[in-house]
Amino acid sequence: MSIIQEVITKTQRQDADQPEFHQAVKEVLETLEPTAEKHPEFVRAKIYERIVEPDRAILFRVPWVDDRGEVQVNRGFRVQFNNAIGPYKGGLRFHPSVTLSIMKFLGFEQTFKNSLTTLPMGGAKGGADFDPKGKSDEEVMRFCQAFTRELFRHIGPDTDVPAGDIGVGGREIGYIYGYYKKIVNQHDGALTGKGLDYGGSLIRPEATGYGLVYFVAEMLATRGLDFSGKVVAISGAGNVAQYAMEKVNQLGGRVITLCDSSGTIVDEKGICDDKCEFVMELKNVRRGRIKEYADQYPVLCYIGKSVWDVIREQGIRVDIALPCATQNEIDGPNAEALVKNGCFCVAEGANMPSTPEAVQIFQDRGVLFAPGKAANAGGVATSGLEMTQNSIKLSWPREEVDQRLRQIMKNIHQVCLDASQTYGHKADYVMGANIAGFMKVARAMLACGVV
Ligand code: NDP
Ligand code: 2IT
Repeated sequence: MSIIQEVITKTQRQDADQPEFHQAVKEVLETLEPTAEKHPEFVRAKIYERIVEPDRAILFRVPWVDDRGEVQVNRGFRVQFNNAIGPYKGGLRFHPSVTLSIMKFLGFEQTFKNSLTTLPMGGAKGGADFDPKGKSDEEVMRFCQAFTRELFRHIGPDTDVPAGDIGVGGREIGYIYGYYKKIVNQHDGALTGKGLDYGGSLIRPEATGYGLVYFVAEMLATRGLDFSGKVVAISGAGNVAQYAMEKVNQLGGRVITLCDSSGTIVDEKGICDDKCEFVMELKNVRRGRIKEYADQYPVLCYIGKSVWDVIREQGIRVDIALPCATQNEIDGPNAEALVKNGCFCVAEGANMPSTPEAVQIFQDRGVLFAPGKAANAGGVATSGLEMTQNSIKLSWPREEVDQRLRQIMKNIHQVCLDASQTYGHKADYVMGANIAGFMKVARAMLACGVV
């Protein structure tokens, strides 16, 4: 058995109850076989064994009082995975499905993603099994404050810099940063995704979605294509989905789907102009359900179905698929159906939205496929730019941040192609992203000794 296979087997044995973490470890390590052959020094220093163990995983109680005066208890997490190349960096997720397995998978992925951005950021993830749905603003604030009462001692601008993810947006970052600042008595920028008035960066809200679409534009260009006239399926209706939709529209594509946990809407005419504004107001201000779109416009809403189920069941033709909701949303049968319905490009706005079976199908059928750690890296890259602006105590104009984001996505695209080429695989973005992300972290770990 190869050293890599041994590490995969050991991880599965040691953490038998962490399926998402195993999935991520297997997906990354299997593509790293050639690096072990080429770099015996990595094998000797046990880099592969070390890289799958988080530096530390912090679990904590989050007690808070709801609007009825009742005490509630949630579970909080911060997994500081690897700081070989820079301070820990990664989002916070508030969703009832949050477990240690999900935090570890996300922290592991983040390590390689952050490396790809070329900025000095290590990998981390955190969050809580708190469900913000149906909670008042005051309840969300009290929860964020209770969460920060423990989190604050583990973070800092040169230690660990959290940001948003599912269920954590501008409102939550404001409450968390506000309370952090109060406790440590310093305005040091220890979170990103902050509001513009208190240290945030222009373009950070848009960055993951815009970056995803910039990345796809690069992929399409390798086949002499662009977005013009392309039919695009997007899942989710949150931060990443909304700004991916906005940028696809700007580049001349037609977005025909969105979803949330209540169901999927299909609008063959395209979700653009006032319809986009409606979605943003619905999800960001009123915090309503996507089915309200079907009350407002003459389209169908498929209750309780994912975008990918609807495409399979209704035989809807699409050119490009951008999954932007959550992990494992596209399974094997849905991947088959996408390809059958004409889809030739899939890029992951979410983290690990395609199951291993789905990825295999896309790659076997010659679909242009970009994994999340490359395609959605624009969000954390722009968080890195927010950290830089905080350090130099200046704010860059919108065009400057957007320009840097675009350049970073272009670089990541090229680095993925180059890395897969170097190891003899043409245009394999999965292998390219994993190897390119890994090499920098591995070299840094080797240089820093056994720590
Ligand atoms: P948001 O909370 O803003 O939006 C998430 C959207 O996906 C919502 O519409 C939500 O529906 C839907 N969704 C989430 N979980 C589920 C589920 N289990 N079943 C069905 N629908 C679900 O999150 P983001 O847009 O920030 O994040 C989306 C994805 O992108 C995540 O995988 C995240 O890790 C990834 N990502 C985010 C980045 C960022 O900068 N924000 C950066 C890189 C990746 P509902 O409204 O009903 O909850
Ligand atoms: O998955 C991700 O890259 C994020 N949620 C963004 C993390 C960040 O620190 O901006």
